[in-house]
Amino acid sequence: MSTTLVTTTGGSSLVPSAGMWQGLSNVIEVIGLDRFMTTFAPNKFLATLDGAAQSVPPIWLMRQAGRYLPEYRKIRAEAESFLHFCYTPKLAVEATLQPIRRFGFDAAILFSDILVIPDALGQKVGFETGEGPRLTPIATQADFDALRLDLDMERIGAVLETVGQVRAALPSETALIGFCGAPWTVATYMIAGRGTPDQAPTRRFAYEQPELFQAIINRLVDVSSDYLVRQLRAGAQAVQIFDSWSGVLPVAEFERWCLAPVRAIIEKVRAQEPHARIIAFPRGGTSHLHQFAAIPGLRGLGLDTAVDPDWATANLPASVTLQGNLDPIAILTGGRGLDEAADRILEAFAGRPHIFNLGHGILPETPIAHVEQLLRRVRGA
Ligand code: 1CP
Repeated sequence: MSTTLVTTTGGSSLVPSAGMWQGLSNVIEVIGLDRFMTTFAPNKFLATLDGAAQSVPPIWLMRQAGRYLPEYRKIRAEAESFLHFCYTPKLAVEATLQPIRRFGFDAAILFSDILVIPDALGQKVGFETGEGPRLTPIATQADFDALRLDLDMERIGAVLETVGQVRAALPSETALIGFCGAPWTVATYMIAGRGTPDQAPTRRFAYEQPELFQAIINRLVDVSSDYLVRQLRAGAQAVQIFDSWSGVLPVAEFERWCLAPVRAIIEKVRAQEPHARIIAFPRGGTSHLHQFAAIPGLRGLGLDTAVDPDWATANLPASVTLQGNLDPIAILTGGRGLDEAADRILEAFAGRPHIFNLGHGILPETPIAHVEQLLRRVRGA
């Protein structure tokens, strides 16, 4: 870095003056070391998240590591279980890096799952091949009391090791994103014990036992903030909070179970890591995007497939970087429909800070060639 500093001073002295060092350290204190470093080793994803619009937006895809990649299916077949895979740094590092090697996305996302949190709280979590997650449901106060107060570091330590190893392996132009599930979304699995289409079991639980449900949400707020801070300290340069099931709630419940807990997490994380870059993805929370965009400290807002990009550009504050929101079915289909859908998004967000992404995760059946087609379209290559 000192070489860069010397050449950028442009003066005859090769040694920056004491005053200049003081000035630089003041800048670092105000904007954070990570952001300062990205000024010298430009990283398009991070610069965009920090508010700089790009002529060609950075791109990554939700669920970019995983089942649509043959190289993932190969190493997954050799692992004894999905959770074991997530807790084995060698495998998780490889799965995180696979889409970067193949496609050169601007950001990598940690390979893990939102359900490592209930697992690390002591709830029984398993994944049935082809059927998704299965948990022993939390039904009573006694079930809740049996959970740990904090995360089991024997499990989480392996995830943090993965974060550190991935960061060390990535080139500086590729950002590393950590993540957690939002409390509401994680709670839907903890209570129903599985994925459901409308989260009816958890909505019912929240109406029937609001105090107990609040206690579950509060526990998730505490451990999720701690988890995100640990990921940031281990090498994640941004974190995303996935609220995949926020779209099923009426307004009062949305505010109580989605908005307030996510706001609390952001506050807690930034109290410990003041420069943390945080993206929220409230899927289906379209009529609440204004409230999300107004959360102090939120840097990025993920838009789901149903959000109109023109509306978002015109109505959401320019201070928040928008991320999204191509239909996963468009990339599954490919062809002219994919090009047109990508163009509409590029045009709508042109001139404002925007990270190109899908409006939800890439589907396992998506052909590799369609991902390549999208990259060519977005990057104009
Ligand atoms: O056997 C396998 O390979 C399991 C498939 C799989 C994979 C590849 C699961 C089970 N999780 C993951 C990885 C994963 N999950 C990542 C890292 C990879 C990446 O993004 O590139 C991330 C960020 C997640 C997040 C996640 N897990 C969410 C939020 C995002 C979203 O898609 O909405 C949710 C809801 C989950 C739960 C989950 N884990 C796995 C499945 C099949 C599901 C969905 C269950 C359901 O509701 O049907």
